[in-house]
Amino acid sequence: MNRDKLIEALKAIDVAGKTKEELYAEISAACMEEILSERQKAPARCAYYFSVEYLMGRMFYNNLLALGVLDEAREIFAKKGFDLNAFEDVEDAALGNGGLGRLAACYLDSAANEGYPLYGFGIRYKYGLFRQKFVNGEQVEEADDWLRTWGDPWSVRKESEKIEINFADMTVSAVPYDMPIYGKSVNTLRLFQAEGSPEAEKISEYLYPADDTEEGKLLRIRQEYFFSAAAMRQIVRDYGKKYSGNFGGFPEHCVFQLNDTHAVFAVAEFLRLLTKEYRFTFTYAVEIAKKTFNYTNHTILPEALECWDMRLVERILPEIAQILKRLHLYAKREWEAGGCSPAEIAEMSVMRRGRVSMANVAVFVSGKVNGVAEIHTKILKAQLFSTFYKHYPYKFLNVTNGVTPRRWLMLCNEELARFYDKSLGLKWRSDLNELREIHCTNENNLSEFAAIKAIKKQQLAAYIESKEGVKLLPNAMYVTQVKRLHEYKRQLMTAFAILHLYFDLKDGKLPDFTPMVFIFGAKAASGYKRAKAIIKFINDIADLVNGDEDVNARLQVVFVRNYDVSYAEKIIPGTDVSLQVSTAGFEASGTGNMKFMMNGAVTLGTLDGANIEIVDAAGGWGNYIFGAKVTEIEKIKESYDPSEFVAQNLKIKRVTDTLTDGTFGDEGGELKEVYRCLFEQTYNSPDHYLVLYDLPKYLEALLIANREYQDKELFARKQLMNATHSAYFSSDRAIREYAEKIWDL
Ligand code: 26V
Repeated sequence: MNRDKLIEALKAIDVAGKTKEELYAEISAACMEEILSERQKAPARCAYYFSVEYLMGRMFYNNLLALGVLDEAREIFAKKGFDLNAFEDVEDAALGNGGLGRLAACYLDSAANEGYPLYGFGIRYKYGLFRQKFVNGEQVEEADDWLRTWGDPWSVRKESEKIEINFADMTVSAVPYDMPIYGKSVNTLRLFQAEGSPEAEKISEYLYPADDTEEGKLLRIRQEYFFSAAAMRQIVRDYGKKYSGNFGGFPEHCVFQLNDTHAVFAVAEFLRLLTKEYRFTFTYAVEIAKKTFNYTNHTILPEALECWDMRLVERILPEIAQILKRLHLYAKREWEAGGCSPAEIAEMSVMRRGRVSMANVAVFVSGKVNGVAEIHTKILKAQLFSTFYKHYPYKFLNVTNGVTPRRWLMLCNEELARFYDKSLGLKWRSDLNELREIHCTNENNLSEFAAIKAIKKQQLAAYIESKEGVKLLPNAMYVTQVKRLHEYKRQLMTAFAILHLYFDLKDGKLPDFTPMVFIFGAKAASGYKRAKAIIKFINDIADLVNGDEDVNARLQVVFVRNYDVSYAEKIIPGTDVSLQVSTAGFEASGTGNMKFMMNGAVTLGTLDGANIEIVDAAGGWGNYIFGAKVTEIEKIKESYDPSEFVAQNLKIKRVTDTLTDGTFGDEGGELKEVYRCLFEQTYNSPDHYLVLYDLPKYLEALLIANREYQDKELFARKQLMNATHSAYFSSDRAIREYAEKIWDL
């Protein structure tokens, strides 16, 4: 990359008479020209990342930062009278739902930054994750037409490299769009777009269509096969040409990472190509696959583990169905020969009761299987994959997730980054461990940090006011829960805690209460009714609390609309307390928790996922931990009866009663359904996620944090301890672990 040439090109751009959109296209094109001029020879060994989601967010600032021209570009255009912040209106590339998709984006960033050859494959959805609005407090979804206004200047369509994908009932063209990922190495994210007929185009139209109907499931299978097969054919054919069909060396040149089970069809496609096109034996093909594939698990929730009905697979992918059946028998023979019991074989089998377990395929064929936080990996070994672990212990390892400090610190918190520059020089930017040199007891550091936090809070308040029309209390502590809406994440428990505080404040029971603002952001899956009811409940609570003059100078609630990557970049630096309150054992890792830590928010949460490691790294003292632990939950559930629990605890009863007593409107009965789910035996286990059980301890933790917040210096110290001990949660560290322990790059 010729930086001087790029700077000259930027200087030469004339802003007069141009729209923002035109300038965006021109500046992006100038950057792309430089990025694409970098011709790097493909290394002998490459890693390929298969993910059905990439939650990239905005590419503009991130690319200018990677190119090392962001500050100068800002100045150049400021001189011309154009503020580069105008591009904060650019749509996010939201081709993912949440943590799993954002993790993929962070890993691409870190791999390029660390100089590892990592190539991503995925789907170029026409519509990304829906846009969220609220109508009377209820979520309304709108299509995310992300390409409409700003286009996609960061990708290049590769018409000549399109690949035909065959289904039993249609043929589809997979047209690659290549997005360079710029860093020490220039890698590529290749997203395939489905073309050829209106039917074909549907395959890459929407991210995650509802999969609760027959039609939805078929479409999902088509999506998964479409991109896995396109990627696999490209890789296998390129290799076959280069090495004249000799696949013995394939595992030395290629390594595959399956981001969850969504690309497991790539395994079947690989076996199909080697046996059908290259005429190898099935055994040979499986043995090559075993040396090439690896699998990351991201959830233990049973409802999220993919099991496809074989009749559906047979209907649209008959050859792939045959391959899966052969793999089933192949694995079974291996296990019989290895002395596994019939029960163990049934547990691990590829197919059961007419359905194919994508996770079992993945674990059987993978050389390495990893969880995404220590505790999650322990649960994989002890529960979800215990039988596999018994027979293949060497396959399993942990790689705790990480987040990129470029986007989640340097870009979203320039003030904090500059404070570090001033204190340490620039070396922390390539090694966050340097941050430990910042002394958290030094008064100067504390007051500088506190001043930065205050600025980020003001900026956030201004942003929320402009977006939501709500004016946040200026001197309050900002307490935030942003993440997908799911019962196990327990936004409902936070809602109950707020109501509890509200009643206490009304009753004059909290005389020394520091004003608190609760900030929520969350999208609920469009078919997930209970999650939607919880959104409505929280919006109702916000109306009640914010409209009550008795309390609204001390307690405030805001649920921001359309929480996305760009919103996160505003909210996270402006937060004092990060809520991470999932039921222990359910959140595989969490990655928002790490972003908050990096920006010096303290964690108030449960010992779940990566929270455990965060608290460890920050030194325990800096955070607020409460609630049932993983090891206690089973025992608790033996005797836990939520009805009895509220009968013993009338203040909690008062709170849960608001779901049914008419405090809030409930024409559709959605709040009553939430209530029943907490208390009734008709649900296999009432209050399955222990919302009420953990609530008293949650309140206690909130009130301790509230009291300690009054000691400004103490709280700043806790926050700075977190920020300066976050190196481990950089995705640079995580990607190095993948490169060294799994990919052998
Ligand atoms: C998917 C589904 C789909 C069907 C309905 C219920 C349900 C529940 C959860 C999921 C999650 C799918 C996988 C996922 O996104 N896992 C997240 O991965 C992050 C990156 O490793 C991790 O930080 C989060 O803890 C984990 O939930």
